[in-house]
Amino acid sequence: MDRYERAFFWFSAAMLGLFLCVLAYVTVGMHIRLPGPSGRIIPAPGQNLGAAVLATAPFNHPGLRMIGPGEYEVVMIAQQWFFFPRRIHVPAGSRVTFRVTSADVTHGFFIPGTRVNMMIIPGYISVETYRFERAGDYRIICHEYCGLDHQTMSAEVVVK
Ligand SMILES: [Cu+2]
Repeated sequence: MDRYERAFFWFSAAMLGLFLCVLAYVTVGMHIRLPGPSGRIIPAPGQNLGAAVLATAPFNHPGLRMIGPGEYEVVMIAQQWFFFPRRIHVPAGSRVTFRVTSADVTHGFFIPGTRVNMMIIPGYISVETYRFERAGDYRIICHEYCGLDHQTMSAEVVVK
């Protein structure tokens, strides 16, 4: 084997080893993972997904509920072409957990100016928590093309 060939061989092996160590560190040490589903809704045979969603807790009672001091949970359904509930009101400084599922097709769930950015996939439950420090009207928009009236699909978080 040529001298340079051998040098590059060991250099490549060392880089590969280094990358594997970095991967292991961020996965095990820093707990950084790909987002996974927080739950699934599987329709019974012959049942459509929309009916299954409305029959499954907590989506049988969508809306905002207080789960602790300054902590809220919103159970939300995304459907062509609206989010339900359409508007929620929380005080500034609240930590809000969004628990969202789709009753039909794939939708997006994006709140500009925050890091809330999810895909809402039929049959899966997506969850994200965010603290709204500043008062204002935050728009929730669908940023995943979902059909004819996709551009009208939005909701609102009103922070007072
Ligand atoms: Cu859409």
